[in-house]
Amino acid sequence: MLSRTSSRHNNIDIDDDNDGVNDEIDEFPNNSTESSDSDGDGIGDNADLDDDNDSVPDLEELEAGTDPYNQDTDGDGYGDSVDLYPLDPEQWEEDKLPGFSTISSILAISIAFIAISRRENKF
Ligand SMILES: [Ca+2]
Ligand SMILES: [Ca+2]
Ligand SMILES: [Ca+2]
Ligand SMILES: [Ca+2]
Repeated sequence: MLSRTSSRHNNIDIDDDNDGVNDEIDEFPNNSTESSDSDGDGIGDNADLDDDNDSVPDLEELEAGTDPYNQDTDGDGYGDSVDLYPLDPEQWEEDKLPGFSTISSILAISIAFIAISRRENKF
């Protein structure tokens, strides 16, 4: 009948690679070191250094407190790689660069001063 050594994937053994994850849900049924591929790029989660493919490495995500299996941890539509506040759904960018606003307010004040002093000179 059936030979013992036949297929790479057989129906008798429910866990071909013996990694503890049944073949039904094992995305790598013949690879004991991998069982899932969250971003579907063909690299198993263990070997993949960026499981959600948001271009922020898993280690950095763990350090930053973001979710290495979610491209947009706070769900505000700005992915973790571009979101300056990846854990705050209300914010995703700086209001303005502080340097810029200081320079422009100094500029505005000095222009106003020049305008006022010119007007005064006329009289
Ligand atoms: Ca992957
Ligand atoms: Ca990532
Ligand atoms: Ca992420
Ligand atoms: Ca955010």
